[in-house]
Amino acid sequence: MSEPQFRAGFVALVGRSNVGKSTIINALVGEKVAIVSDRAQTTRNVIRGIVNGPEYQIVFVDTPGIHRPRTQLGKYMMYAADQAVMGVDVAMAVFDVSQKYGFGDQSVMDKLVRADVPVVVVLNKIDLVDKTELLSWMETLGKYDCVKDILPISAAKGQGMDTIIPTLLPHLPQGEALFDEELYTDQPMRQMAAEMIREKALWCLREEVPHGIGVEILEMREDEETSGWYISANILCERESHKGIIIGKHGDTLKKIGTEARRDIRRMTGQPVYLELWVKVKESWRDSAAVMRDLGYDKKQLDD
Ligand SMILES: Nc1nc2c(ncn2[C@@H]2O[C@H](COP(=O)(O)OP(=O)(O)OP(=O)(O)O)[C@@H](O)[C@H]2O)c(=O)[nH]1
Ligand SMILES: [Mg+2]
Repeated sequence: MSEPQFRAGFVALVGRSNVGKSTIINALVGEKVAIVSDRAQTTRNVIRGIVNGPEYQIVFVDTPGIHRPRTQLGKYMMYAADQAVMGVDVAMAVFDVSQKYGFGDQSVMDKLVRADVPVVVVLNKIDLVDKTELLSWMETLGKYDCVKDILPISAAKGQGMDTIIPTLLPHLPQGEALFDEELYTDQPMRQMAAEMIREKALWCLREEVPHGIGVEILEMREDEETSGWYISANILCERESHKGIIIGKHGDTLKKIGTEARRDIRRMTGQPVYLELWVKVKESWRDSAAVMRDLGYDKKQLDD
């Protein structure tokens, strides 16, 4: 019998906000490549996470959750999600089965039908529902010609996760690895650090504050004397009142964000981290092309 051929390709994770796309990519890669929170619109950019096996390399592409945009940042996010689906070998359409199938889910499927790409449906959060509820999801989504398989999983509980890669593999082209096998993401360290700070801010803040948060790394360098990393960053927000909330009473909230972000960045770099955080108000920055560019939300970058 001949040796099985090596397969390599791209798989985009697409779905509404909060369905668990980033949780799934992290679980598949086994490292934290994308930040996760229970706030809507956590992921703002296209993020690649790479999984290497003996006979395959799969590049998973996490995308911002599909929603109706209200700001330029939102429009950028939807553009990024559209671009990410183009040219991938398979799309993984992710749904949250603890919610009812609705208009937002329908528009995810419409997008994938238009993109003309094979689809593997992932029904996530099965830990929250009875099996009978899964059936109506399966019936609705099974009607699409582009849907090749439907996998019920719980990314949080690790259920069904081992079914994902074997289901995707037959849809990937034969060919050599596309990225160095040492890599698990193509994101620069600076961007990962900014995202880790943003994640902790999302965790610590409520209501409308998280949506207006941006993180700008001012400096990130290895300090030879301490053989650790020195990082200083601005947390941007849109209102003076938000600034007070982010700093918190006696600076407690900002301190908590800093302590938790430092722990994650330390895990990533494997070295001690000295992190200095500032809070800065930039009104309506989510509609400012210049600030968005500084934070890496730039259409041109995606097109290159
Ligand atoms: N109960 C349960 N919760 C889950 C599961 N998977 C993810 N979650 C939670 O769902 C929330 C959203 O997860 P994310 O991975 O950030 O969702 P996302 O689809 O990437 O969201 P956006 O980036 O906003 O588009 C988080 O609070 C997760 O912990 C699951 O299998 N079961
Ligand atoms: Mg996400």
